[in-house]
Amino acid sequence: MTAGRDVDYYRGGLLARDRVAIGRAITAVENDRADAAAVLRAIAGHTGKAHVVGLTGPPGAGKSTLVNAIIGELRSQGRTVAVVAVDPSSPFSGGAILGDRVRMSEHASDPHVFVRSVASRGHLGGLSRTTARVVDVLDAAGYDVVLVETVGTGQAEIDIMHLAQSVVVVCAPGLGDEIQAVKAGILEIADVLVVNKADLDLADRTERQLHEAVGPADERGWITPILRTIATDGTGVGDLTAVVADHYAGLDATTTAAASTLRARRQLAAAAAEIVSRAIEEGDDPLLETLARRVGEGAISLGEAAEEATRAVTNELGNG
Ligand SMILES: Nc1nc2c(ncn2[C@@H]2O[C@H](COP(=O)(O)OP(=O)(O)OP(=O)(O)O)[C@@H](O)[C@H]2O)c(=O)[nH]1
Ligand SMILES: [Mg+2]
Repeated sequence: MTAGRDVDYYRGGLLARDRVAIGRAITAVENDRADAAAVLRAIAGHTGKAHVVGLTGPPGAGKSTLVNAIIGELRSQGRTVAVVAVDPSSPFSGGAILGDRVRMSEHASDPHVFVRSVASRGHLGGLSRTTARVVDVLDAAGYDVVLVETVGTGQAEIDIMHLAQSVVVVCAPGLGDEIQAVKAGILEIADVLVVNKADLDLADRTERQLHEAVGPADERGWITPILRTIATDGTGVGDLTAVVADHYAGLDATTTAAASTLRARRQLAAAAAEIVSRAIEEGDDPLLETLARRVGEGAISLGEAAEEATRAVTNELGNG
């Protein structure tokens, strides 16, 4: 453990919703530092209570502005909100983190709002894993709603949306061919569709296109609603939060549990990796020494050696 921050520090800090502790816990899980293991242990058993809402759509559709408006709406309903804004680092939206801070700065001083940007570059374990861990930290800290904003440009974003119990896909007129901009894969995962920038002339056309593209009711009879918003002045945002809450309320226990289980499974994998990793580093089976030497000499591939070492230590862990 580094800097003496242990499981108790994180558990105490997160449950007390101490912003410094939350920030440190997120940094730890983002960077996969030694502290990450302490954080994961601290949050175990404390997740699964938040309504995780994914918000995605093409660059510039107004997602961050809408998130800002949603925060305001949820706060007026007395609900606490955390936001994870995944910075696409794409050529379209350079400086997104700074921009998001500006757009959400209105709520910066509200102790019941926590906004965090996650850079999508340079993540060891993949963006979706990192984001899942950040969501878990905020869930454990007791926020009622955790909003995850991503730019809907690819598979990574679609993967991230599997963390959410409700997915809102935001579209806007003036992005070229709007339906093309909202990639087919993203449309399929939408629980609620939003035509933002409804103040623009072409909003009717965008809405029509979405009506044509939207699929039939899902297995529980939910037909993806299409709502209009003007994020810049809050028009339609109250309806949007109501519809998203309806969607959540209508989820059966199995569906809700599926998203939680996915996250719990990731936590389990991370904790298990920690155990195996320590056993390999510290174990006294001579085979581990031999494997390490052969990797060093280039006589065996790292992947092959890792598999053999894992087999060796898991046998031992199984017997112990
Ligand atoms: N006219 C109009 N402009 C809007 C509306 N909502 C957002 N905008 C503007 O659209 C631009 C992009 O808004 P953002 O909230 O940054 O969009 P985003 O989807 O988060 O963008 P990226 O994160 O870069 O993908 C900003 O200039 C907003 O002020 C709206 O309802 N009407
Ligand atoms: Mg944004």
